[in-house]
Amino acid sequence: MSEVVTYQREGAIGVITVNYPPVNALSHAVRSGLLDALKQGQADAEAKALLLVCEGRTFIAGADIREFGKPMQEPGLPTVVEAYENSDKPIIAAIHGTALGGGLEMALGCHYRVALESAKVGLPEVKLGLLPGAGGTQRLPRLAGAQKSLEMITTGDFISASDALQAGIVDAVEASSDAKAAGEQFALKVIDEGKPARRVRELTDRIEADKGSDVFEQFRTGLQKKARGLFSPFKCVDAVEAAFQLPFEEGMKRERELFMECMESPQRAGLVHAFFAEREVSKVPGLPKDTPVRDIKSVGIIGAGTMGGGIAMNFANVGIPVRLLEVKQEALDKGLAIIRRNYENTAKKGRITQAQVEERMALIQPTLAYEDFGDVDLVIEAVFENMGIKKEIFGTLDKVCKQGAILASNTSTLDIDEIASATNRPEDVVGMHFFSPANVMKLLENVRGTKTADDVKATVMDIAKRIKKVGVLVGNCYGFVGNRMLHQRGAEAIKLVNEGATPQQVDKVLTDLGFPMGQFAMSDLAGIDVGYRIREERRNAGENIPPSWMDKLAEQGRLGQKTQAGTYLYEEGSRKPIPDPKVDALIEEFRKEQGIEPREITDQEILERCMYVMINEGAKILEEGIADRALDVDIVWIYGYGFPAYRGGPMFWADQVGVKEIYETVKRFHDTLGGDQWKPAPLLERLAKEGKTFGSL
Ligand code: T1G
Repeated sequence: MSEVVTYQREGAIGVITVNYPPVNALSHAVRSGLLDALKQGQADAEAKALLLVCEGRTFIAGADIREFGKPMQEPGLPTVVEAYENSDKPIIAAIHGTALGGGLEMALGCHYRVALESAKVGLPEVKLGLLPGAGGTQRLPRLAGAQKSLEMITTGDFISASDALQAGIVDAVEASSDAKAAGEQFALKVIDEGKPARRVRELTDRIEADKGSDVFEQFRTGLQKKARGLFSPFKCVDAVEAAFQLPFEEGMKRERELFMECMESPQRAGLVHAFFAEREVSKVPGLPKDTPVRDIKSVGIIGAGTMGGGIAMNFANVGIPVRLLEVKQEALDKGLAIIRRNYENTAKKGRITQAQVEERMALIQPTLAYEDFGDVDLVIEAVFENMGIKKEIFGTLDKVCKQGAILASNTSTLDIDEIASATNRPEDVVGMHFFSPANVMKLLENVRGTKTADDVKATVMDIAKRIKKVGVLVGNCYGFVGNRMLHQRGAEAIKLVNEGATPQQVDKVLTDLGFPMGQFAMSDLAGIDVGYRIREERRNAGENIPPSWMDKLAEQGRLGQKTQAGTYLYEEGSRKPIPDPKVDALIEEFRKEQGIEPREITDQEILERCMYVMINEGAKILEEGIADRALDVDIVWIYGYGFPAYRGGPMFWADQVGVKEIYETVKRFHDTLGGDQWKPAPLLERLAKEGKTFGSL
């Protein structure tokens, strides 16, 4: 008798119940249990119809992703779905929560589907580098047609129960909270009306209607841009198209072939790693799950500039009141105007209503007085990257804010301990590093100081979830995790241009790897003056930062997009980078001044120098404990810098490239190029020599 799937007859209805927390995923035990329960239902002469329901928070949310990459144990899901479809007794699926992937495919194998109004359905396999592999690409089109099926399967987006009803995917929607009762009610109607076991695979209308349609080519063309570099979305189109070209059985075979191609792709491995890593980062090693969190009911933000304004929006979006402080009324007015413009733009796109714009603006209260921060629970400082200014502000906050208020800095590189030293409450001080644009980028890099209290760490990690960010807790060092690695990549990219590469060649190597922007396009977006000021600060602190052609751009006022000229040119209102011959001339002149004879540089050298210097830095970050796990580094880069999720993040990608290959190349660069950044990290050397991976840590 299965522990996770039970059969029990209630009147004339045989109820099959799945109970496999947390999301009733289709593990081997569940698949076997479903077959056993079906056999019981079919043998039960009293049962005139069968009902498939789930306990807990949701209907089946898909195949058990934890089983991917391991040998598949029979029965496979297609076999289970087919057995349900072949039943002579009508089977009704009652959906609550989210019926996703294999869960929706199970429901499509049933003869009728009832959904609660609050339920959602979807085929999100494409987000894992896959495609529906248990008949979804063949059955969904038989109910919903080509366009809707292609939309759902190539985006992986969930749709509401009412949308599913309209599309013909479910047969009824109930405004109830009890899926089993709704299902039983529908099942009794099926019995009373003598409805047959209507097999989706036998439906032909939608197939006939869309046969020969050019919608498949339209989707392939659209995906060229939307799914740049991805593998499985194109296979999704091929699989759905097969439903309109082949008889059902052959279509199922075609789906299986395409599914296996996706299952074996490195992109599936990367995306599944990213899926679990995003959930693991919120489980901080050494921070007990039951660590109390402080009650954050109101927030004070210092600085109404790009960052401060964006940060304020995150809290207003979820109904948390914000006090926004600036030193001058003009700066405050400007900041509020930008926030309002951002909300108005979102409303124009129909994503929020005008009423929500006003509600959110009302939650952001401007002030010029620190005294107004006396009762806030959390303060986030978002001013200039200047230690002196920050310490002065924290000294004031220490005097003004109530006991127990958390004092956070949005600094992107500076020492949290030094900032905390300006207060008498270092245990309440923490870094909360948002990424620009702060109301869009999902990463929140939370930085623990030496004395930061555990409940403060737990609170900022909880805040990340509340404001719909992905929080990662990291240690305190220059640049923390993300920027520390980015600075190494940036320095190497600048040197590559010094030596003979063009900025656009370097950027193309990075965009070909899957980054949304290259190094120099990104610094044009952030502002070349940001990097320039950081380099100057580090030179003033005595570090040996060689002069660079980028400094000349800053000194000429070419600061990037905001001045319509940086490494690239930008037309009015456009973000499209245009190579500028004046910059080529500036670089050439810089090389002459420095006595550098330019040379041909291959894309491979650019890739290795930009990426392996990051991996080497990542290894140092891990051995110093600045990041607890390789997956923390991966998530920082996926959500903070657009590292392609289908490559799993830098450390996962390094494992796929091969730690040994990377170590040997880093060693060679240390011998030929010199510099501490190329000194192989002991951890990298150890893993290479032991034949291990970052994922094995
Ligand atoms: N398999 C295994 N574990 C899963 C899982 C799954 N499919 N989905 C979620 N979990 C775990 C998750 O790791 C976490 O674990 C806990 O459940 C709560 O998840 C043949 C091949 C369902 C919308 O892609 O979208 O079917 O951290 O934190 O925010 O065609 O989970 O607690 O230990 O995300 O409320 C298709 C993926 C699979 C759905 C719930 N299905 N899951 O969100 O909770 S491929 C999916 C989700 C497939 C077939 C193919 C979400 C959710 P822990 P959570 P949530």
